[in-house]
Amino acid sequence: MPFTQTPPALANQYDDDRALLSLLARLLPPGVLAAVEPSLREMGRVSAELYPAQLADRASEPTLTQWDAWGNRVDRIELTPLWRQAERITAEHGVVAVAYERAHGALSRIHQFALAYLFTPSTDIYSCPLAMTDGAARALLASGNEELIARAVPHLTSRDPAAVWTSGQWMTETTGGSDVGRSETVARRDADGGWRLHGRKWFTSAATSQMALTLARPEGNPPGGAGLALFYLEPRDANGRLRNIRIDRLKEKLGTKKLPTAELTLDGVPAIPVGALSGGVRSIAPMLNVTRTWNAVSACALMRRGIALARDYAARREAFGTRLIHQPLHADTLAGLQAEFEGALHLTFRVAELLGRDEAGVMEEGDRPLLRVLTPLAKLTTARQSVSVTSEVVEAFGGAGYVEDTGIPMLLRDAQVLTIWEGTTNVLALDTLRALSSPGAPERLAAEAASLAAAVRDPSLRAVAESASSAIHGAMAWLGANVADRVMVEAGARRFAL
Ligand code: MFK
Ligand code: FAD
Repeated sequence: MPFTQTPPALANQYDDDRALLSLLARLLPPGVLAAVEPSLREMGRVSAELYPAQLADRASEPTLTQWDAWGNRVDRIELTPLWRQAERITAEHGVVAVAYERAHGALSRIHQFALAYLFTPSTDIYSCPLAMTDGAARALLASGNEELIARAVPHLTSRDPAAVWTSGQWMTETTGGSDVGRSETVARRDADGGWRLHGRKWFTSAATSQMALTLARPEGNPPGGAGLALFYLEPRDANGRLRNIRIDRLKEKLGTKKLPTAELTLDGVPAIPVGALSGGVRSIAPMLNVTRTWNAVSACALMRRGIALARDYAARREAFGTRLIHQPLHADTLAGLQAEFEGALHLTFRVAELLGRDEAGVMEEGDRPLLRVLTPLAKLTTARQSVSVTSEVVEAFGGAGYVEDTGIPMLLRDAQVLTIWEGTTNVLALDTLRALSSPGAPERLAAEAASLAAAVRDPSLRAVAESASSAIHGAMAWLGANVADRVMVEAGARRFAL
């Protein structure tokens, strides 16, 4: 028989993840860990078992049917089998709900994001609709709009697959996804006092969602971001027909192939202001900060999946008389990837920890600016790490890594989007600078770095941590000294953040 290589396989993705186990042991008291562990282990099992189904479903993509046989405009999107499964599994396991049930107070965010992290890589970024769902629930709760909270939040946070909703986040227009203030969508008031939106939304993922939060400019408002207002809408009526919305096209994308990212025309869709009739960017910011945290969690999840597969493969594949895992240079390459990933994981879950404290009302006041700074920093850093780690994972499989039906190229393609949506690297580097301009923020970040360095026990690693900490102190000093030179500070923002 000619030689055939056995493919990589996955063990229980919870039990097999040394970094996650050690992180959770550090962040959760033993009683809480014991309480949440069965759900995490179960998700680790589900995630590993779903992997072959994911590979089998690799080629299927959502479809858009615009017309029925009789010439009626229907604009119906069919999701793929994997995503329909993902919808049910994530509701039943409470991948959004856990954060709102708050069974373990502030620590529930850690539990929830660990579930999301374990589930995400077997689903071709089903974390996208979940992130927006979580973000919408957070933004609605922050708005204090009791009517909308009562209408939508129980659905967004439901564990019942028949009752659960996902939410869209419709911000980007052709005029700009970074400079949202240039949005052209107009909100007009009807004679009966209701609002209708007219415009074009250029990227709307999860186009099958039951609700969306979006930005529009009430007629007569000034230009720029401050003139936008945040609106809530339900795209379909009780019969499932779109309410004055046309789905013009689904995007043909580099990755995120299961995600139906649509171009929409809003032709008078009814919408409800979430809060004030201006300041929409500020009103949607709680959603942005939650989805950016999900982005970091997804970046870690893709890195971890790539490394898990590459390690398993290295234990099976032979070259030059031994398994790859025993080739010192290959082992060193994999160890380098693991180190990148572990750094990303700890940074991301530090954000989750702080977010959980904030939401549960137990945040120390000094930590608020830290959370504000670490959120864009974690998003931008982990997204770039995930591109470089998954690229190296492709190489770790040799030619097989470049071949579609191994499923490996998908990791790299999906990682690439993490640097773009929810704010590009540059935009988030600038946001980090803005966050650092709030009183006490630079000092709090520098203190965080110093306390991390002090906690390192190994003397050689401590030297590395101390030099990282002093680099952060140096960066703060540079920022302080040059704050008046806007061009220089902006131009350096990315080097500063990364
Ligand atoms: C896999 C998991 C990930 C899930 C992915 C989901 C699918 C993808 C969905 C998307 O991509 S949705 C689109 C995401 N779009 C963005 O992230 C936009 C990127 N651009 C920015 O973030 C710009 O910086 C921004 C739009 C915010 C700039 O707009 P403006 O109009 O110039 O706003 P400005 O003046 O900077 O800020 C307005 C207010 O909001 C200010 O408060 P005040 O009015 O009180 O001064 C800001 O401080 C506040 N603000 C802005 N960003 C904030 C924030 N507050 C808290 N946190 C933030 N992040
Ligand atoms: P631009 O804003 O034109 O940016 C182009 C380049 O300019 C970028 O490299 C950017 O970093 C840089 N740049 C911009 N401003 C500055 C500056 N001041 N300084 C330095 N550099 C700058 N959006 C939604 O609203 N909802 C969705 O559901 C959604 N889903 C998406 C799904 C996918 C698969 C993708 C790829 C995008 C999705 N987006 C969605 C859109 C996404 O949020 C935007 O593409 C993103 O915010 C960037 O906006 P843009 O494409 O207009 O790029």
